[in-house]
Amino acid sequence: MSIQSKNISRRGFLGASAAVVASAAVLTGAGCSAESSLEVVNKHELPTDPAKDGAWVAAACWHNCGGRCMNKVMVKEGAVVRQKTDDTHEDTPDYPQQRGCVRGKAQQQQCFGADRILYPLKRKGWQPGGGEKSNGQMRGKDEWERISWDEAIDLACGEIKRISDDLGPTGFYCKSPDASINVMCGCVRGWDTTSHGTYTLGCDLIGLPPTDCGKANDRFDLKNADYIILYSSNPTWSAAGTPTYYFIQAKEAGTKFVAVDPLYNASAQILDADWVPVRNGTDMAFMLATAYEMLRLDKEEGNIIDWDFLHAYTVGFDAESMPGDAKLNENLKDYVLGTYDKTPKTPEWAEPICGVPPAQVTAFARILGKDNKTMLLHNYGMVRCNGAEMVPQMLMALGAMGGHMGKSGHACGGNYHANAGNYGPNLVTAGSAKMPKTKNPCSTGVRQPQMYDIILNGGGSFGDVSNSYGSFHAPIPTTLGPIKGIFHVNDATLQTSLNQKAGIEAHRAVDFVLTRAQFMTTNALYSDIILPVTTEWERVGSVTSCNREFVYCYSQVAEPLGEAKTDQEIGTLLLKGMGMDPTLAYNTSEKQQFFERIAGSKIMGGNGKMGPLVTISAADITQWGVEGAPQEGVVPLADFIANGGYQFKRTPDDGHGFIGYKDFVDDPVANPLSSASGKLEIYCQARYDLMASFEYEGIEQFKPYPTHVVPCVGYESTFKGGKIGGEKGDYPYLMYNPHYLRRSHSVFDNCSWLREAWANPVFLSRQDAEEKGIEEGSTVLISSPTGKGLRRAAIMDLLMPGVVGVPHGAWVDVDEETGIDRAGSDNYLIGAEYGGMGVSGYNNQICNIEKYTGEQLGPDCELPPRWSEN
Ligand SMILES: Nc1nc2c(c(=O)[nH]1)N[C@H]1C(S)=C(S)[C@@H](COP(=O)(O)OP(=O)(O)OC[C@H]3O[C@@H](n4cnc5c(=O)[nH]c(N)nc54)[C@H](O)[C@@H]3O)O[C@H]1N2
Ligand SMILES: Nc1nc2c(c(=O)[nH]1)N[C@H]1C(S)=C(S)[C@@H](COP(=O)(O)OP(=O)(O)OC[C@H]3O[C@@H](n4cnc5c(=O)[nH]c(N)nc54)[C@H](O)[C@@H]3O)O[C@H]1N2
Ligand code: SF4
Ligand SMILES: [Mo]
Repeated sequence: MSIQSKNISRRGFLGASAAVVASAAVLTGAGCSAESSLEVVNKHELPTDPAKDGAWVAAACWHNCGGRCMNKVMVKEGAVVRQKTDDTHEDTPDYPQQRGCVRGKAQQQQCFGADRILYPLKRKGWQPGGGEKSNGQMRGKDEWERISWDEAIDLACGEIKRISDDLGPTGFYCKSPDASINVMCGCVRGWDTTSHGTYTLGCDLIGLPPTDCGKANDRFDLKNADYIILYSSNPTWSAAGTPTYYFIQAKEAGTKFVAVDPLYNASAQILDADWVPVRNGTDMAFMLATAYEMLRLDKEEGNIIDWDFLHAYTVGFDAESMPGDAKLNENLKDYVLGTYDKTPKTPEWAEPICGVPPAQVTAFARILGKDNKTMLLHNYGMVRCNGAEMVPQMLMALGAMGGHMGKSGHACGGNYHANAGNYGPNLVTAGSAKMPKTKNPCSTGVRQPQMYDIILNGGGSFGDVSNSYGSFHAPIPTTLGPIKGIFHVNDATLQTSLNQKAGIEAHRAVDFVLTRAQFMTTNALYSDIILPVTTEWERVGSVTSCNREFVYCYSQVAEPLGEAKTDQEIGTLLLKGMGMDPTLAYNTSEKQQFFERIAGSKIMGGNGKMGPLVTISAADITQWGVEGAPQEGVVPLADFIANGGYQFKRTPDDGHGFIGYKDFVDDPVANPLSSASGKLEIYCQARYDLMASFEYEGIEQFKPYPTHVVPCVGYESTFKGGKIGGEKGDYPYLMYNPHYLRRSHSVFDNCSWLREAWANPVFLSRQDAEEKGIEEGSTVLISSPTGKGLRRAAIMDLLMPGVVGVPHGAWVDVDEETGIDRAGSDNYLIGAEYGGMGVSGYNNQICNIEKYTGEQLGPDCELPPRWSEN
């Protein structure tokens, strides 16, 4: 039975998804023929459980996509015949349905795609034993042969033993190892600043919650704001699900929106926001000028700065409020006024850097004034920039200058992922699977973009500074010997990490690359053995926390495709192959783990305490064949599964509202923050000292309080000699990486439906395109100091001139003759340069654009898949 004949109408799908598109035809993939689009839709016989045939099943959508939505499918005779989203209750603003996005609707094409990897594969030219035998230069170019699971496990375990006996754990690299790797051999890890950019770099030391998430207000408070500033924030694209709906409620209640962004993005459009166009990576200049204007207006007109707030809740704004541990007698206010460097940070000073007209800086400063109820909500694009290390302290300082914390209608904090616009303690939570804890025998973590050079150099010396995401310590001098094995488990590292070009070479340099994959991902393409892993649709099920009001419970949709196995089954085979005890990593069945997640799910009770969410009877436990005890919750097990989880019913006066920082503002002594002073540290000695101890290049430019620095790569680098306003250099444009609707990072890039709906163009401003003679849809060569890529042009009136948007996550497609990447992969254009505190600067790289005279690109949806069994 083929799924293609029974799939949902393609036309209906495209019609619905094209509605939010801002630009012309090429932004959507209009132009693909229906036939080509359907060619890559599934051709497999789907092995399904007949018991489930014809019934609605809550199906997983499990990606790191910024949403967590309900997705239900009906499977009949081996095909998904219908799909729907949340219809468990009426949709009202107070109690909204948890509706999915276009990618959720394409999940069926992803899970059952003709390009699924169904059997273990071995690269033909690879032989075990290392060195020449591995024939590493052929990685990414070689052919594949199907092998049995027995062969695959024998070959893999033989190589792992050989490398492990020779080199120990540091002979391997895996960015984020799982339990089986920890137990088998261990490995060197990679750390990065990914999502939260410079907010991962010690922000708890300045008094913010780690990453700055969790201190904005509950959704019902949004409408109490006069202004909501979406600072580098596009929830409509990057937090699909309920957030945009909540912001629309505020808009309808009269709240005004302001977007600070190089692009007048989809959220700004929907909310009819005023636009402050700021060049990417130059926010510090804009914010310093805003502070200058707030000081000026306060002096000239009064009532702009909340001095009481600054003096009660922060340290380091002015000479009166220095923290006790300060080693430098300088403060933000005097820096802004130009006391130290004779350069007042006026709007006219900032304009050549950030591009914001001075009158707009003044208007923005007024909006931040203390008599307005203002929410300063940021996402993290502006801190995924070189040189942005002090932006968190500056944004916090602006919020504090207006006193915008701890009160209804005021906020200052992150606006991230599924929690955007709706912070506060979770009212329902998913239980844990209760897996055994495993420990990697090697504690070394390398800054990910440097990893590839270490591999290529056969080892290297560096200071190890990080245990895990967002956790740092003083450098531990570390020397690594050769790394000969690479594992890929649960991420798309070779695609999603900086320095991809060197990454490809590093993959070609080692003895062995082992990847678990559902598709011929970039990790898989440059591997030696690929082990086919199931999608969540082929697993028993799970429960996942979504936003503070919703937990999703999803169940199995189909039996595993081909010979695909779950991660636990694969890990178990590998451990057995190594002669080890698999229960060290997995001591319960996946069904038991599903049950534990359900039984451990909690709901907020009337007494303010979390209690069991799901009612489980002794009969349920017998029927499931699991271990556990009956419990009393608020929803019976069968309903929890059939409904697809549980949504906490909210009302505006339910007592679960939340105002970030309220406890601190009400009683700062009883509720101190995580900084040394217990206050918000605009001057923070501890963070500066920790970061300075890394001794990364350029750190000497920074101070313990926010100042303007020249980034290692950024706007300055677009000019010859780095002089703003001078002659333009070889790479005169600033490049940034929008998180793009076709994908969740790299996931879904292979779905032809989504390729058709979202064309993955390069975003160009009309002015730049006209100057370069580039027409809508024509092929553009994007060159950076590191690499070259091709994309079709989407010309936009809503993007700042000089800024080029290369969407994040496209699967690299290197033309081995020219070295040009036809897919426009972001990380093929970015190298490993870093400075300051070591942030991965995705959003202020530099590039050139020109009309490409070679063969023009067609729409992506017409390209054949990277891999097909058929
Ligand atoms: N240049 C640039 N680079 C960036 C960014 C940027 O803006 N610009 N953004 C960064 C950010 S914010 C992030 S969070 C990272 C994301 O980086 P990654 O986490 O590496 O990205 P994903 O594409 O989500 O990778 C998930 C992988 O897991 C696989 N997978 C899914 N389910 C399973 C499973 O059950 N088992 C196994 N074994 N595998 C599974 C998917 O197929 C996919 O290949 O990228 C970062 N990289
Ligand atoms: N569709 C989709 N959604 C996603 C993801 C995805 O890959 N695809 N990934 C998820 C993950 S893990 C993450 S971390 C989030 C990321 O979510 P976001 O950080 O919101 O995503 P971005 O699109 O990188 O950036 C948001 C806005 O910041 C602007 N911006 C970029 N650089 C700057 C700058 O220097 N200054 C200012 N002021 N603005 C700037 C961009 O133009 C954009 O409008 O998205 C999540 N949601
Ligand atoms: S936002 Fe994410 S979880 Fe929700 S439907 Fe889209 S891809 Fe799936
Ligand atoms: Mo992220």
